[in-house]
Amino acid sequence: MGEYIKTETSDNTALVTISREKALNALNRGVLEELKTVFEGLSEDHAVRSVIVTGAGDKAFVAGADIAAMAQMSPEEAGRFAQLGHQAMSAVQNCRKPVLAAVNGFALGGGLELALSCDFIYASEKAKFGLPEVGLGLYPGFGGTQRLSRAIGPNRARELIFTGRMIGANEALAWGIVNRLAPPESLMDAVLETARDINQKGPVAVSLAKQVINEGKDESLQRGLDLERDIFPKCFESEDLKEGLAAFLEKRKPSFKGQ
Ligand code: DAK
Repeated sequence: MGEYIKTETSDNTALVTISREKALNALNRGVLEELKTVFEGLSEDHAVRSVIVTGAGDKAFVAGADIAAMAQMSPEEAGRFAQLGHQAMSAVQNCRKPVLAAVNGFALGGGLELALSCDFIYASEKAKFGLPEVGLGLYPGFGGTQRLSRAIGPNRARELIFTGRMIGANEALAWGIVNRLAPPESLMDAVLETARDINQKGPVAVSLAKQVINEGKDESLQRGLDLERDIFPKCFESEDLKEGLAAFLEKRKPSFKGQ
């Protein structure tokens, strides 16, 4: 168990909680290092079929990169911090398991960048989103300029990044940052229910689908289609496929092994 990140696995779902509540779960070097290590481990963990990321407490998911730590940094140290942040966000995005963000409060700066590195976001009706970096004299540096533009289009991303404005949960839903809202007290039930649905499907197929979506989304349509076609036969190398097809034909529920 790390100093800043708690991970509990039950019924094939890993719950990853950023636990630095006194600083609203802000991302310092230690949190980023643990995030990277935890996600590299979960990616290879056969007991895990889906991952949920949330923040400790009822106020914040993550209120950004650690402002106090940044205040001490030289340009060289800032470069190393950015590199570590990118590695942590990539470990989340490239995790072989679907990663669901449960945004339970403020998701600001590096916090929104973390949520955007997940496969999709559910949020509390009280959540708030923003990239306030320019108000501090910097710009989003853990992938926000790129991931937000790709998620909601460059025009809306520019508005949020240039103004640093915070938006509420309903606006985030309307803009397509968030897939679904829930009352704060039932957010975790909603995310767990979706994770359970995913866990019952063929893990190899889900993981390959994630890979194809991620590798194709920034390519031309034709290149994405080529990727889909080329990777598709991998499903047919899995025991999961044999089980899924046999279960259908035998009119029973499949029992997937994830191999
Ligand atoms: N970092 C450090 N501490 C933070 C923090 C943060 N981002 N956000 C909150 N805290 C701390 C507060 O300092 C306070 O600590 P104490 O004073 O109690 O010791 C405690 O958490 C509770 O916060 P507040 O007292 O401020 O709580 P309020 O309810 O009044 O306000 C708030 C909540 C979320 C509106 C407010 O805390 C706030 O505005 N926080 C800062 C939000 C923010 O600007 N976030 C963006 C950070 S910039 C880089 C790449 C990427 C980045 C940076 C560098 N490289 C390329 C080098 C990314 C940058 C960011 O994310």
